[in-house]
Amino acid sequence: MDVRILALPYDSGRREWRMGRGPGHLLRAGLEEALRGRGHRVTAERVEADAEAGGEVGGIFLLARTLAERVREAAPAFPLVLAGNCSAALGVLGGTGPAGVLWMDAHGDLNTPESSRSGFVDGMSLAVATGRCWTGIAGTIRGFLPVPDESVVLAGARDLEPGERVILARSGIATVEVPRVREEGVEAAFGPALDALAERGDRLYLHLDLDVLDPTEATVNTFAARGGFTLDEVEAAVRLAGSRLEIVGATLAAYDPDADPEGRVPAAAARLAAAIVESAGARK
Ligand SMILES: [Mn+2]
Repeated sequence: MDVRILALPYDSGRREWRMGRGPGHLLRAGLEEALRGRGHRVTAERVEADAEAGGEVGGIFLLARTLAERVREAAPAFPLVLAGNCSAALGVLGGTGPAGVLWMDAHGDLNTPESSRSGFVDGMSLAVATGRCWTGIAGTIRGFLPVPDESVVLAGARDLEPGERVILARSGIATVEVPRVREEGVEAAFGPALDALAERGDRLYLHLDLDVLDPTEATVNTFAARGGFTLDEVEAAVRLAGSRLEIVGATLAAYDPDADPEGRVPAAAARLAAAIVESAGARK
């Protein structure tokens, strides 16, 4: 399959800072070659913009606007985004157009400026994607439309702020919890939620914050939380999603190489990237 890797080397609008170093690190560690070795035609490009000039919030949305255009230009190649932050999702959704969302993340990313205690804008990414906040500036991303709650599945989230728990409980977002997957298996736990998405539409954006993995698999960033999925479980969930919906774009986010002194994340990310690309091609 034709794959366009789009590397967005920013964290909170700052280039090559903290998780912003992840995309370059994954590429240097051979992610592109790993996909080529499996027979895919792969091109990789760095997506850059003068984000720091816009201030944190302005910069984050400038990057999302820029990414949306690159995703659009990549077609018909499959857009695989490597990003420092989860806010890349807004750009991918702008570029692909409306799609259901499978959001795999240790965190909810559902804070709003009102609920957040840290002010970390990236922790608001799913809240923005679902139209809960920053709606004016999100509207500047060409092609982006807020995703209805009922078109979102949040999987593996286990480290939520109190305010986020309230937002999630009052939302129409479906969740898949790690203990349930452990108990029932991937297919039984994810199946009904994916079927519900498929009933609303065939297109899926797959969002993979790598910190959805349990730290015993790999420590992905300084926000890592215990009780996560195994690599096998995430891979199986990706393949199941691809068998039921058409994956139109994907993001691997939030790798901070400094949090991973043993260097375990690149191999895990390459394996998941391969599973995503194969699953995206499975229904073509
Ligand atoms: Mn996230």
